[in-house]
This record gives sequence, structure tokens and C-alpha cells, in this order.
Amino acid sequence: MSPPLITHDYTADPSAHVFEGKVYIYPSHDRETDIEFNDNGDQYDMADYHVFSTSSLDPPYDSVTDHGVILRTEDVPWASKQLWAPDAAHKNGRYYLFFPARDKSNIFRIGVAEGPTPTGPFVADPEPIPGSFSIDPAAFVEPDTGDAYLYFGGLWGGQLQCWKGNSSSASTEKGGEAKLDEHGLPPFDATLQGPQEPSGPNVHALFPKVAHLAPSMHSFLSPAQDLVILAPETGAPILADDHDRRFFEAAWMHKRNSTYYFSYSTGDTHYLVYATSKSPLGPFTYAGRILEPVLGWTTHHSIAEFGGRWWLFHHDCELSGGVNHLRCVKVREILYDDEGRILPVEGE
Ligand code: FUB
Repeated sequence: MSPPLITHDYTADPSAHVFEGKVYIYPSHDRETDIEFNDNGDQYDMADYHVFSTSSLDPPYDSVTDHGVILRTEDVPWASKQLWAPDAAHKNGRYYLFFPARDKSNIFRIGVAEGPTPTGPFVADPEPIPGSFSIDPAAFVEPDTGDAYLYFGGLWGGQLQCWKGNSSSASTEKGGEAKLDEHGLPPFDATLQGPQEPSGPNVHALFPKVAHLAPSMHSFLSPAQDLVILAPETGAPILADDHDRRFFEAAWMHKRNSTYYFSYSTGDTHYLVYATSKSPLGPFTYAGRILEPVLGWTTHHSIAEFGGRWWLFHHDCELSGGVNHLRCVKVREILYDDEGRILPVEGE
């Protein structure tokens, strides 16, 4: 069993990047709460972010440094609560922190904050990214061209299912097209919040979203689109009832050789899985499991290359003895076979 990477505090949803020769980890900062547990995730009531760095990923993790708070709810004019899983990117000689939070209407949006170094100081935009919604942003900057993309989405508490007409997979209101706003978004359907999602024979799953980021990194070049994930055996989209393989949350993109790997959590079946494509916009084809269920309900990760090895950063609830919303970040090496398939690792 690998030990927690960070032990003095609860951390989760680790987004890892190599910046300036070191690994920087941007996790959620879990905290104790009196909020009753529910399937909407209200107990995940985080209020700030810390950033961590390390020059070694092998135990005993002596070089892990907590750089302190880099953003708080009160630093974000549009946010009301729940700073969930963040990510960071480097472009234009600047660093960008992408984060979801509920706005003042209780709707999850995605914000961006910019700073001069991997540890900030970060200054948040006064409004969320126009056209953004749902949770779990993952930024990917194409190494060769600098083109940047933001992947996001999450079911149930993540509200992806509340934006029905936005998805080419979803039906719109009876007999007609949903009316879209200037960012391509339909009205938010609050009655679909919580543990709800499409189901039924031949209904395909809701897809995660991808948006091409503008060169400034503060807006989308065009409305977010579906990131289609196909079943290899049919070539058709993964079905909604296929809970072992359908996208739930925790989007992550990495590129190895010329292949794009989109990895994600299956939520209520608790797997980390991945799909591959030759384009960052897909379509992707489901390729297999990376990690079996861990201790705790959620599973969320990132994948990065450091020191000539590939690493899976993830979390479980070992540090709290199994309390779902008090998690701890871990790391372990992952290997690929000769065809570029990720070799599955065991749960703990
Ligand atoms: O940390 C809050 C939420 O739990 C994340 O946004 C999800 O991915 C899940 O890990």
C-alpha cells in the first residue's frame, strides 16, 4: 500500500504538473464539516486551495512542500461555496488556476485565476469563464503548438445532467429545441440536480465537455462541445446504463507519443478508466481500467511524466480511516505495454 504523499492535512483530486523542473500538485483541500452526507456531495464543502511541490515521487516524500493557501472562496467575487477539484496550466510565461465553485445562484461554474509563478499569487477573474458550467476542469496545453483545451463535467452533484439541451446526446424539451443563451447553453434545469442521469435501453451516456481555450486562457474560443467516448466493441457511444465505463467526473488529459489519453472516474462504480484518440477533441475509444476502487466513495486522479517515469496521482480515505470527504493524495508509478496500453494497478 502506498503511503499518503501529504499527511498534515486532508487533500484530494490531485492535479499534477511538472513546472520549472519540479512536480506541482494542485489538490482540493478537504475539511471537516457538520453538513449531512448526501448523494449531491454537499459534504464536500471546501473553502480554499493550497499548492504543493516536490522534487521526488519516491517515499519517504521528504521534499513535499506545502506552499500554503493560493486561493480562497472570498477571493472569487462570483463564488459562493464548494471549491472543488482544480487544475493548473502554464502558458504565455504565466500560470493559470482553473477551479469550479457554486456561483451565487448555487450553479457550478468554472473560474480562472492567473499568477506569475506556480505558487501564485493568483488573482481570480471577477466572473466565471463565459459558457462554463459543471465541475472538475482539466487543462491540457498541446506541447508542440501551445493550443490549450479545457475538459470538464461531472454527474449528480456536478450538475452536468442539468444542462440537457447542451448535449447532442440528450433530448430537449418536448417536441422542440432548447433555447440556448449567447454561450450556447440551454436553461439550467434545477429539478435534475443530485443523483440523476440518463438511463434506459440504447440511451447513450452524457459526455464530458471540451472547450478550446483562447490564447489569453481566460475564455473559450467557441462553446464547449461533447467529448465523445465510444465502446470499442460497437464503435457507438458508451451507453448510459454502462456504469462500469460511462463518464462520471474527474476528467484528465495527457499525451504520450502521439496518443491522447482521456481518463476519468466512473463515479458510482468507483473505477478510474481511460479512452484514447489521435485528436484532443476525440472521438475517444474506451481502452480499459487504470485503478480499481479505493477506500472511500470518490476516486480522482491525474497522470504526469517526471524523471522519465509516468505517475498516477490519486486519492483515497486512508488518512481519515474511511471518511468519504476527508481524503489523502497518493502517487504511484504506472506502466504502459508496447501498444501504449496503460497496465492496470491494484486498488488498496
Ligand atoms: O472533491 C469534490 C469532488 O469529489 C470532485 O470535484 C470530484 O471529482 C470528486 O472527487
